[in-house]
Formats: sequence, C-alpha cells, structure tokens
Amino acid sequence: MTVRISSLESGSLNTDSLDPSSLDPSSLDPISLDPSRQDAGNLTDPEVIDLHPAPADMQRLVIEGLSRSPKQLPAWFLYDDEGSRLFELICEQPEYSLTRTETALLESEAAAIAAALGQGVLMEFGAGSARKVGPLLEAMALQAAPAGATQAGPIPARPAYVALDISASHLQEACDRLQRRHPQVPMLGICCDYSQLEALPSHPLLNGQAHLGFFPGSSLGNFEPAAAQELLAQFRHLLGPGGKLLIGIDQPKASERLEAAYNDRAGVSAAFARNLLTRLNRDLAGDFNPQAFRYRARWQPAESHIEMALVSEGPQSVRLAGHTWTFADDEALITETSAKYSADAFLALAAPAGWHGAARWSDPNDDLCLHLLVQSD
Ligand code: AVJ
Repeated sequence: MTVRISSLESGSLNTDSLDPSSLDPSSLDPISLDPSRQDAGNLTDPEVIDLHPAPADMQRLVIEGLSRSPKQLPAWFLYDDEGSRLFELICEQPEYSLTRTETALLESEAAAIAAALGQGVLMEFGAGSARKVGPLLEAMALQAAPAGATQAGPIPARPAYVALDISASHLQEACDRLQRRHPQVPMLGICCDYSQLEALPSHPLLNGQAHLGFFPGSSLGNFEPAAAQELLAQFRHLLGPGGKLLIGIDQPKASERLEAAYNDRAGVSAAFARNLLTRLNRDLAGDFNPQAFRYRARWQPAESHIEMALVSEGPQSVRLAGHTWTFADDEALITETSAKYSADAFLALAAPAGWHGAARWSDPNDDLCLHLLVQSD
C-alpha cells in the first residue's frame, strides 16, 4: 500500500496509514503535543451500540431477495468479518484506485473541507476501517482551536465522531484504533444497517452540536437510484435541521477501467463476492457450493453501473433459510451494483431528497468528486 504524506511540509502529518511505532514524536502535529492531550494512557475504548439486524430480519431479507428475478440481496450482506477484511484488500489492489484517490483528496483538501463543514459531530455512514476520517478530524480540531491562539472567552466546540457500520467486530477495532490516534475526540460506534435506521439512538455525544454526515467511498452507488434517493432523504432526516452531508461519488469512466477495478487480477473481488455464499451458509443454514458459481463484473451503460454477480455453472438447487432455491444454468445472483454519477447527475438525484450542492472537490483526473450538500428549504 502506498502511503501519501502530502501534508508533511505544512507540519500536520496524517498518521492514519502509518504504524505509530515508526513515528518520530517530534514530527507530530501541534494538537498531539498539546499537554492537555497527554491522557492517551488511560483512554477507554469507545462505546459501540449494537443495532445489527436480528437473524429473523436477515432470514426475511434473504427470502425476499432470492424470490426476486434476478436474485439479489442487500449489499451489506457482503460485510461479515471476512467480507470486511476482503474489502480492505480490494482497496489495496492496483486496479481499484477509488480509495487511494479519495483518501488523497481528503488529505489535501482537509482544511478547506473543514472550513466549509463547520463544527459538529461527524457521523460516518459505513465507516468500515475508518481510515479516511483522520485528516478531517484534525482539520476540524485545528479550526476549533487554531495553533497559537490563546484561550479567551467560551471554550470552542470540538469535533466528535460517530462511526456507523454493519460489521460489529470490525467497527470496534476501527473505533479503538482511531481513538488512540485522536485521544481528545469523543467517539461512538453504532453497528447497524444505516439504510434502515429510523432514528439515532439517544446518547450524550449526539446532543447539542450540528450533525455532519460523512458518506465516502461512493457507497451510495450500492443503492438503486430510487433507493439512493430515499437514503439521501433518510440521511437528511437523521442529521436533522442544519445538518450537512459530505459524500464521495465515483464518476463514470471507461468501461475497461471499471471492469478491471471490479475484477482484479489477484481475484480478491471474486473472493469477496463468493464469501457472500459462505456467509449465508453459516448464518442461514445454507449449503451453497461457492465454487459452483463464477464471478462476473460488467459495466451496464444504460444504468451507469457496474453489476457484480455470481453466475451458476450448470443448473443446481441450494438449501437456504428453510427453502430450496433453484438456479438455472448461467443464472445470476447479483451480489451488488455500483452506480457511478457525474456531478450533475448526482445533484439531480439529491435535489428531490432536500439537498443542494454547496461545494465540491475533485482529484486532478476528475475520477471522483466529494460533494458538500446542505439542506434546501
Ligand atoms: C463500498 C460500495 C463503494 O462499489 O466500489 C468494491 C464496493 N465491491 N469492489 C464499490 C466494492 C467490490 C464499493 N463500495
């Protein structure tokens, strides 16, 4: 994995992708050297609230999804422990540049983004390993208490962080690691399917400050356009009045490049998809043979999405969730779709959900766009 240290010259080192033991303490940013932050020794791990869907809900969703034509399950089923681990590996494949591009953009634009966001609780939807948020948290903290400023008047608001993710053990690990690197940022994890979260749990961390949504990785692309629009409306509801949303959206690009990104030569994308079957076998008493399906990723220009599927090699029947499911030869189980939106197409999708674009940032190749959305009234 390449580590990009673009901000070294400006004196604020992003430590998120580095092994802390390799760090020279004199290279740490002024916040880390603040004596009031010397409490890292007795830090407690952040609380994680578990709202993971119950087995009965998973069973119902699987029965619904496999009764559809074509067969397709919600994308979050891909993220059990092993799936979350494999997704991390996908992000390191040479063909899959999305994560590297977005991480670099967040690092280089952190100060401008923090200025546009203002102060509040940053809530990351689908936080995964939470490796992107560090530079933003540091830039927000610097804005609350600029280096060299003397403390006069009321104590300024400081950022807080809430990570939402479907994978409980992954989430706890990510929060623990992030907390050690940002000891002064109050943190909370919520294990849930964020698309079905009707209200935020009540917690002191969520009181008072503005709610700032952070939805990186182009994960919105996993939802069909109508569901994506509903999700954006749902986020507006969850974030509440005055809430803002910083969202990363992958742009449409050449089909060869996209198909390679979702079908890497090392076979990690294929293993990630097949792991869905292993997960279903374990959690819903299934007898899928993962090797009896081949993996396919194809760009569908009419939908502007990549469709990822496991395609049945020959006719077969499978037991799962108390039912028998038949697959015809060549029949697909769609594991996920990943839609790509130009800036205009995305803003047109967001407008009916009550959002409009306040600012946006792109990488030099215009591969990806970070949009800052504010609420329209
Ligand atoms: C996490 C949904 C953004 O669509 O690019 C990557 C998931 N799946 N390779 C994407 C994914 C296979 C990823 N998102």
